[in-house]
Amino acid sequence: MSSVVVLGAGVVGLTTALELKRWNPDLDITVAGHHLPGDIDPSYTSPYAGANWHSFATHEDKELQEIDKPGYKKFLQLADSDPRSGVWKVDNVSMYTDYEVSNGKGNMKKFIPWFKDFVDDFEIVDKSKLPQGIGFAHKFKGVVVSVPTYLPYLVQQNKEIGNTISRIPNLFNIDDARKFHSSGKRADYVINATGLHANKIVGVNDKKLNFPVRGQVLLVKNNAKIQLSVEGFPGVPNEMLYMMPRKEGGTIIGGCFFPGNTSIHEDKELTERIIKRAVKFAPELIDPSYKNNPSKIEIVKVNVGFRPFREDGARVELDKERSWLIHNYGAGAGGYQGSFGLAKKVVEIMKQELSKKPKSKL
Ligand SMILES: Cc1cc2nc3c(=O)[nH]c(=O)nc-3n(C[C@H](O)[C@H](O)[C@H](O)COP(=O)(O)OP(=O)(O)OC[C@H]3O[C@@H](n4cnc5c(N)ncnc54)[C@H](O)[C@@H]3O)c2cc1C
Ligand SMILES: *[C@@H]1O[C@H](CO)[C@@H](O)[C@H](O)[C@H]1NC(C)=O
Ligand SMILES: *[C@@H]1O[C@H](CO)[C@@H](O)[C@H](O)[C@H]1NC(C)=O
Ligand SMILES: CC(=O)N[C@H]1CO[C@H](CO)[C@@H](O)[C@@H]1O
Repeated sequence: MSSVVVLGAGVVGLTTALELKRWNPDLDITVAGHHLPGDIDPSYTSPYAGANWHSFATHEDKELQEIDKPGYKKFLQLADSDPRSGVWKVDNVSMYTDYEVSNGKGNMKKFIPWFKDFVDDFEIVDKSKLPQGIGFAHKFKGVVVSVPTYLPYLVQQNKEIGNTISRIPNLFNIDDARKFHSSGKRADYVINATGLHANKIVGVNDKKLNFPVRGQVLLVKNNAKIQLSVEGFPGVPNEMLYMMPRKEGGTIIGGCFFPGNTSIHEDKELTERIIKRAVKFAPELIDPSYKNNPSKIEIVKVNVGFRPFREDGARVELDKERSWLIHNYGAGAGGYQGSFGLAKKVVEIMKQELSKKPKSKL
């Protein structure tokens, strides 16, 4: 029986631990994180996400497409089969302003995602149905994950299947991670699922740039009808509108995308712009006849979060120097939608490792 420490208890670590154990019940797995679900800290990204499935892969980026595919099916399945998961299905509409369309010089192809034949019910929205100022839109059957429900759900799933979850100090050296297996013995394998600060850990040795991308989202009491995104606001290339109604009520509304900005404070003017755009494109938010909505936007919380980006995309591979270390970090803006695909890659690596001649481990 091999012992594994999954370092990191964000959506990536928790999903990886679960899928490893589902694949091979003989693995003895401890998920060890400095922060665990329930904690709120700028260095711990998962609680700040929306979250939905909307793959950001380009038509050419087959690798990211493969990472994102399993998540769509899994989340649809969870929405249908397990109400405890906090996942539900909501139509997802993406709109592009006239400004954005004219920048694209009439080339609509760039607004059609790679997944048009992969997701359920994809369609281009008829022009006559578009609001003023919108030049193009498409929609599909989407999913929204309520992260305050989903993260504790993942913890519970891990426990039920026999994995151990444990809070540990902030590590400065990856070698130390092996000490935190629940058996008290040095772990045979460590999965590095540390998100944002992976490259601050001695021994990670990543030449690729790892950087945070700041996001600011509002959790409001108001309910939106659908998931909606609008891109192309003149003069603010790093801002867009997106909203995701949550299963338990309330809506997540964002947002922005500022690479390298590490300010943890709310940008109040941005909050105002977000509210204005939201009400313009989803007037039901402040219409009391829709789900008893308040007649103005009522903010529950403003969240500033940092997407753990990595130049060239997530790193999922066996470490070159340490045969006991598997990397799984750098999920960027897609850690939820990619979680099952990333976990699948780790399972593949483990399969290969364990099929090699029995190793005499340190
Ligand atoms: C505003 C916003 C909106 C988003 N919306 C979406 C969305 O709609 N869909 C989507 O798919 N994704 C979305 N994301 C991205 C998603 O949230 C991230 O990709 C994901 O949360 C990354 O998860 P992770 O497990 O890699 O890292 P984290 O959640 O940051 O977890 C890291 C874990 O590692 C531990 N750790 C780190 N360093 C150490 C150390 N040295 N010692 C011990 N423990 C350590 C931490 O304590 C923690 O347990 C969004 C992000 C933001 C900010
Ligand atoms: C673990 O992953 C982080 C990225 O999250 C990376 O910066 C760090 O170098 C990795 N640590 C090791 C020891 O490989
Ligand atoms: C980071 O973002 C904040 C909030 O939007 C802004 O006030 C600040 O000027 C930005 N900092 C940099 C260095 O861009
Ligand atoms: C294809 C599509 O409609 N995607 C959008 C779904 O909703 C999210 C946020 O609500 C957007 O970010 C996507 O662009």
